Amino acid sequence: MADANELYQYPYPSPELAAEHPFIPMPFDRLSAGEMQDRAEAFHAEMERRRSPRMFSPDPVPQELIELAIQAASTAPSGAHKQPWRFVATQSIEVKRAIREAAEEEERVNYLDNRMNEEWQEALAPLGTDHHKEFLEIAPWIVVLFEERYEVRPDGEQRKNYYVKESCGIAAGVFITALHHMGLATLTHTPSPMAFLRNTLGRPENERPFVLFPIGYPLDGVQVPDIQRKSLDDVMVIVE
Ligand code: IYR
Repeated sequence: MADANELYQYPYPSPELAAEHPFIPMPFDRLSAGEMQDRAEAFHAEMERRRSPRMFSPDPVPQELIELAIQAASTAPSGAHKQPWRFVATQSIEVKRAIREAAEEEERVNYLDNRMNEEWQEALAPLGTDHHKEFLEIAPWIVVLFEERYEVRPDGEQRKNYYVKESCGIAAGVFITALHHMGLATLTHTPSPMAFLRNTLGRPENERPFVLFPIGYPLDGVQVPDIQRKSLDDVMVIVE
């Protein structure tokens, strides 16, 4: 094992830092090379099977699974460890209906009154999306991830959060991965504009909707676009 003192001139934490803030040994177990390869391949294969359906089954999903996915998502790294996210979950038919109605009203303007320009509509053509958002009512759960632009402390004092969008983007990725891993499906959906979600869900001023996830099982026999993912060569560059 490399000697830390030989490698690092400036230990972390420094004795002064450790005197002020608690530190603990990082929990970590090295795996064998073979196990790492196996896990990497199995995880990649599992993730390759993830798809975003636009028709969900109404079959119920236990709240416990939604809670576990949110707990997994909340392990995401975040700016200054502020965890500037709030996952607002509902299976209320009334709330889901209100979200659907408001979302469809906005999307009607996007699609039918051409609020989305031609280039945008052309990019969406292979997905075949339109202003109908029935899945918002049919999926058993809707979870809306809100970004917390600032923190409101119990005494009412406000504190800015940092890298909020980056942090929420990472948390959203972990959330989607957790749902897929437990055998559920979701669609990363951004009704546009989606400010209405703050009112519909009764959230405070410091929260802004970031992305909405209908969650459940895909409807039996659902179809998804036959689109391919970019190859490794198209997404990775090695610099020598
Ligand atoms: N918000 C619209 C449009 C839309 C935009 C993108 I970028 C998509 O990947 C899919 C849809 C809608 O939800 O239909």
